Amino acid sequence: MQVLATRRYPGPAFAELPDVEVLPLAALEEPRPGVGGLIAANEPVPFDLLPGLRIVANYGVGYDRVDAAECARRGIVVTNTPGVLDAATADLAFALVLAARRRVVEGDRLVRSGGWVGSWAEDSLLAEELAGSTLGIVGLGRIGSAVARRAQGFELRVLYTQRHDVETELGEYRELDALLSESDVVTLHVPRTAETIGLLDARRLALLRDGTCLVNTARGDIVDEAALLAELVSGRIRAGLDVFAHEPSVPPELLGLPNVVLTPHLGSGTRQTREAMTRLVVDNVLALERGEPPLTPVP
Ligand code: 8YV
Repeated sequence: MQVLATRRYPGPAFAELPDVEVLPLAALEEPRPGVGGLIAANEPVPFDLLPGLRIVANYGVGYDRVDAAECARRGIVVTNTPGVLDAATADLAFALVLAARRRVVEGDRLVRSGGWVGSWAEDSLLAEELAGSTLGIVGLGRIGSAVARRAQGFELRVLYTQRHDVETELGEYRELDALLSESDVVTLHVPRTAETIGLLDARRLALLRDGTCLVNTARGDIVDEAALLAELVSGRIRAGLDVFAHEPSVPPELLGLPNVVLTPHLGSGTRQTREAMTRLVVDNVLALERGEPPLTPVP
């Protein structure tokens, strides 16, 4: 089966594809009826240019830009990469929790700018303690659970929301509004769907108590970005943001704010995780070629 990959995905597994062409979708001009497999990183599928598609193997767990309903109508299998990126994403969420809560980036800037003049930082960068505070996890799925396990080591009280009933020792269930008003730190781990776009709107952001830290490693537009900007510019809350509504563009208002830590969509960005994602993508394609069921089809 001819496979089109939108880039050379990292790791040795990529070389196991017997017939693969690397081409960004933007460079695809003529219809390519011979292509049966598309490997892409959460990119819209050009159905008209790829009329022979049998599988879209998404490099990532989130596939919100892939029209999965249209794929189903056309009999195209869609797969994603659940599980293999849980630890990396949970680690990055925790890095942002720690950085935003303990003012790590502000401290870094102070040192680099030559502004550190005393023998220790005295009161200028006093932060709020993390141990003993309450972490609200919005979406206790695979990644949210990995965050909850890390939270135990940091001696946090954990609250969580969840779509389905789950029996868990990892924390206490709350309705979303209650979780937002009870937490010192809130971290988002829901997929981007019609139900979650704008989930944290201006009303819900206003439920956060003064000084609360909001961490987003999920998708930018799960939070109303304009309302979030207003809260951050006012200095009322803090944030650690890895994702944005219109990546790679970041609202310029954020760039000068001391109460925000910004990273460029790094959640799954470790060598080991990215290679494991490629392994899973390739295994899904090879399974389909052999006439076997894909390993991780999307629901
Ligand atoms: C990817 C991600 O970097 O898995 C996801 O949902 O957001 C990241 O792992 C990105 O989606 C590219 O596929």
